[in-house]
Amino acid sequence: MERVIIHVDMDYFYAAIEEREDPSLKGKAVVVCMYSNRGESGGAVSTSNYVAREAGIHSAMPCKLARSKSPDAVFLPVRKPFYEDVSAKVMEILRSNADSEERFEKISIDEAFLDITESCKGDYELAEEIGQRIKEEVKSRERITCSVGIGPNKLIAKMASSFQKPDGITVVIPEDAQGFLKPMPVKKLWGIGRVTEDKLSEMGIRIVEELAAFDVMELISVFGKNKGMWLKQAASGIDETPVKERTTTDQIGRMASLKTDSRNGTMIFSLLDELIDDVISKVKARKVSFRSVTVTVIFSNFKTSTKSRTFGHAISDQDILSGNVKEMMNQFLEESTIDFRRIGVRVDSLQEATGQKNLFDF
Ligand code: DCP
Ligand code: MG
Ligand code: MG
Repeated sequence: MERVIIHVDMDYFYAAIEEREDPSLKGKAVVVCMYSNRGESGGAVSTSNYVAREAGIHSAMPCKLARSKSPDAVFLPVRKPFYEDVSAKVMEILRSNADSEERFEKISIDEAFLDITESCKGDYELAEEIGQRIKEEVKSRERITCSVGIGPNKLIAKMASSFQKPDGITVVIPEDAQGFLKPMPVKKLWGIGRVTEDKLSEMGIRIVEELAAFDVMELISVFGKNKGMWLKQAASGIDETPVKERTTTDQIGRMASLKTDSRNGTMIFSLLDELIDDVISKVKARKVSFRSVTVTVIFSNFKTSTKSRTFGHAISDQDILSGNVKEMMNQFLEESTIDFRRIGVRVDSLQEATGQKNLFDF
């Protein structure tokens, strides 16, 4: 079956979160700035909302210049840890809409790919419904909007999501993929940077159609084999790279859905045991130990809640992990009345296991 891939990118992410937190910002130009050690006179724009963009303010612009463009704009400092919390909640929603845990790939703080080939059975109308559902879920639970792109591979999906922003959805069926790319300037092709753009421009190549028609051997002679072939393929709308969960280097986690939404202890704890087993075998395989553990519950109303514990020293012991995880899960059951939909276990602050027991173990 031909693949169906969704790419989701949040709209003016940091500024959208600030707007959500402070309704008085609605309608005003909002600029989120990363200030340098020179204080408010230095620094660059992280992002701005669409009102500010109309005044010509963009990411990476010096904040000072942004101020001169829109003196009435509201300037706010970056609150990265807070945005990361929101990102984690959004990613949970997105992950739960992918075919499986492994068919989900977060690529930055505000975007991810989901392989939904099986869920939509290759049907693009169904795929669009899934895309709409994702947009609604994100909006109702996190009160911010996103843009969605759907296509036969990551490249097309990624470019489709930025085609209609903000709050858009763009579906590119396989037959339209080439036509969709053709008129775009080459710099819009995902993966082409400034240097490549300039080189292509020197070769007289400005739009994707020209690049797709260019002789591949000539591209290889200029860019080398890998890049040359990649340019030709990308311009033709071909991209076979899989959607793959990226295991970040400093955490190991597993998450799974219950067979049905439930508060049944037997069901929850048996799934929890599987997750713990899985996490521990990954910990052993990577020869690491961990210093903290987090349990996540996504309720039937999609609300997400987490509990964490940090240990005084790094451990890799299944019984200790299991004991702590189960205590936290029991707390969840005591505190809530709503059914559970998904549960997860994650360990982080990983350290290389030395292979021998430390003093504490004796
Ligand atoms: N970001 C940053 N500095 C940059 C670019 C981005 O700090 N030069 C941060 C702020 C953004 C977030 O990353 O909110 C996501 O980047 P995007 O490129 O997706 O931009 P936005 O989500 O802000 O806007 P858009 O609606 O165009 O996606
Ligand atoms: Mg974005
Ligand atoms: Mg982004």
